[in-house]
Amino acid sequence: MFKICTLACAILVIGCATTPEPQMVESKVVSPAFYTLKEGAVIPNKAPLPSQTKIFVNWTYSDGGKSSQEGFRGWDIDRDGNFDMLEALDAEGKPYMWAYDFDGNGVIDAVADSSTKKAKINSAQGGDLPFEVAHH
Ligand SMILES: [Ca+2]
Ligand SMILES: [Ca+2]
Repeated sequence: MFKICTLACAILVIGCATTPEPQMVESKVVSPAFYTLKEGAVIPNKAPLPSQTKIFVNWTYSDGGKSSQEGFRGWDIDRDGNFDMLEALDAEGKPYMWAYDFDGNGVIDAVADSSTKKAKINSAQGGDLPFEVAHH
């Protein structure tokens, strides 16, 4: 269930860090106009590792130009074809935010943000939990 609909909701919640800055091209300001998302091929890692899907952000600019960058990664931990975790990537391709669907119902259960070092839990208990980002 954590596919396109939930992916779109997750992206609305966690944002898109790959939004390009306006640039001067031939004496005109060229700004990003809109983007579409495109799933890449599923990378079926060897069990018990989760399968991984790259999600590309395809930008169209005010002058009609286009660019593409990996903006998200979907992880299917139980290999049922639906994402259980979505990572948002910064402009350098490093994960900075994570959305989780622990129970596979298509509803985001938690969002962890490395900038605040907190995880927001969507449950009856709710609340924020501190966390650390592991650096390898
Ligand atoms: Ca899954
Ligand atoms: Ca859920």
